[in-house]
Amino acid sequence: MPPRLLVLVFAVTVLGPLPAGAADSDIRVSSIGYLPARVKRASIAASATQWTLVRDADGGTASSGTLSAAKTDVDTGQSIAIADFSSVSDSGTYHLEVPGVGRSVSFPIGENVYREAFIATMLGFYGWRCNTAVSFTFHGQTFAHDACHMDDAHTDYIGSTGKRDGQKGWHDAGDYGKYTVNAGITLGSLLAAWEEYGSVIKTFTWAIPESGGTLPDFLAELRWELEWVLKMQYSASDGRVSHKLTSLTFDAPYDGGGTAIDHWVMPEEDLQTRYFVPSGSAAIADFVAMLAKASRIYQPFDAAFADQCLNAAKVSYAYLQANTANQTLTDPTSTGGYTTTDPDDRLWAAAEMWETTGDAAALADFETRAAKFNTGTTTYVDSDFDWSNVKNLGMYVYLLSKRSGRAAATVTAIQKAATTAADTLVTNRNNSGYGRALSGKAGAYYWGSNGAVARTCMLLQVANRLAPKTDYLDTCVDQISWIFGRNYYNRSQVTGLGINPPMHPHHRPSQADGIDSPWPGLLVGGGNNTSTQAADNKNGATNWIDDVNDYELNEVAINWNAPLTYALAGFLAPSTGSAGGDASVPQSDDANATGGSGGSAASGGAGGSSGSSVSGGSPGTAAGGAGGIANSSASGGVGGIASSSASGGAGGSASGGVSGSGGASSGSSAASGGDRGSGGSKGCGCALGEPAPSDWSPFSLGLLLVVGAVRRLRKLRQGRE
Ligand SMILES: [Ca+2]
Ligand SMILES: [Zn+2]
Repeated sequence: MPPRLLVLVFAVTVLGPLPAGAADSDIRVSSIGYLPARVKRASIAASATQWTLVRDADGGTASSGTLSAAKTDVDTGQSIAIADFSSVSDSGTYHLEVPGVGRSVSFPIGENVYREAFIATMLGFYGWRCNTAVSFTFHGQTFAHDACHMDDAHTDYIGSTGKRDGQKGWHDAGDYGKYTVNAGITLGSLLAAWEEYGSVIKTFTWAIPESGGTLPDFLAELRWELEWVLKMQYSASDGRVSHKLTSLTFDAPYDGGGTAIDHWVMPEEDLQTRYFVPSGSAAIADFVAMLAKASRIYQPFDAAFADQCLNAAKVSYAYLQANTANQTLTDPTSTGGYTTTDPDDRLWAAAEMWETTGDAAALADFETRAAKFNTGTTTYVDSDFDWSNVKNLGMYVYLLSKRSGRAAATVTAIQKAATTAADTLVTNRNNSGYGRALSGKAGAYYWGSNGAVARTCMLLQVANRLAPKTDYLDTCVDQISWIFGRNYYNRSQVTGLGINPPMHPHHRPSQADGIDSPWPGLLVGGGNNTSTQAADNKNGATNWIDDVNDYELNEVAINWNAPLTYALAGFLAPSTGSAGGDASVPQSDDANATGGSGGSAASGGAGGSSGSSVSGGSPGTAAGGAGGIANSSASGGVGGIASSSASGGAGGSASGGVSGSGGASSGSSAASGGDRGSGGSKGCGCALGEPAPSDWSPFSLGLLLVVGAVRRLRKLRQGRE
């Protein structure tokens, strides 16, 4: 009997016959793992009755039980049963077996299971940096771009000719523009993460040039964006704020000689002229909110910078007080629109100004504006929001404030609205086969809905602070689980992390750098029932595809990454790294399971001496081991993490010569390469049907016009509210 057949017979004997269609992939778990003290659920999309949680180390049973009665998932129509192994709290590496179906990928349980993902999302922001060269290593692969857009930016549209300094900031998404309004919700989320979890976040370091400096790494990364935001103000005496800084179109950048070239280029190859775009009142208000918030956060670390932020905020806040009407703008570009009316933005600005300064007038401004949201059709707090509606951000600041002076009745009313909205999220999650908190409602899937799934954690955490409830925190955890594989697709939605992650995000550097793996730590947009591109499937619950051309489904963006960073930050254990900073800290509790010894981290951290990073990549032999995260700037570091056992550990060797040892694993992430064939456009420059640069036939140019039209449609869609 051929060996392969023998294995098959053995498997059938042990597991019993498999129902038609049942497979390992029907068992969906949080592939980056579960926290010891929090909910642990898996969704089973096949008929079965029992589950067993098995320790990878010795094959022993950690726990077993009966699946919940299968229910029809409200979004997908699938019949889903749930395995709940929340009672298991011992750290280690496990997999779930479901007789008659199969087994899940391996995953860790441990206090540190979110740490790699958290740091990866921050490396995602680092990779987005504009106007500087960027380089970092992840899982043994180096991602880099040269200094870009050094001509930022021209002032033709804001009242003068020539140009002035508009440098720094993050590229916004898959393109290279910089947008003030979208920076608003992004920094609003990230700065909120610091306010709520800074005492833990400050213990983390990763490989950015500022690491080891006066600012915690997290605040150093955010400062890169803040310093650009400051430059969007017209002047120190003119509080208007440029709405965005972009080229005139998304399309074909030009080479030095003015010839159009493929838009899938590295940022340093994008030579289009970029402009400050005129002011609008939503951008002004978001500018005020971001900088007022930043001011109080940076004050203990850099008082001069904090004062600069607050002074700029005051100038623009005064402008808003003197100009109370909503101001739209005439946009000379066809890049992302981000147009929105300003009542929510002004509310948020007032809240941050009050919280930072204690100014009674700002408090009155907030409370007057808040009341206007409590009408027959709107409430103080929404269960779901995105860049165009930042009202919630202002409400959270108000609710969590320690300042005196608030109107008691207003506090009570807004708090009630917040807990009601949070309870809605819990109910949605309980009704969803995959635990998704935005399920079962109209508009549950829209452009960037994955970001919205992560963003529910902001409300859930705020509600938990006001009126603690286990379900609030567990529902947030379930959103993280959903993002990392407990979902319809059985796939992680974040590049470089977890089970079968996206390989073809709509992200120019990932497409243009000649490296198969996309830049890591980036959350893709996800299912979208208004996508014009997945024309044959309008069900957002099932229509996400990993295709570089589908920017409505598979782009990445700072306002989606930020809430994921926030969500993960809420459950981090403090880093106890020493010499090498975080680079040196293993997920020791996971490593213990089967001898993966990311554990020698302490020594790994001390081993290195130069700023060079980690090579990573040499696979370990034990299962489940997890090395630390590379930290190039400190002192060596340990290589990659077997974040999800599913994706296999690339252990690493520290540059200092101490080897970390990652885990080997069952389903290596190479498996995720399995669907690479579907895209097939990597590097071919054929996105959206665009021809390769060398093939500018009239037909091709016609296609380009079509592309332009599609882009314009995108602008219109982003402009909707
Ligand atoms: Ca708005
Ligand atoms: Zn750039």
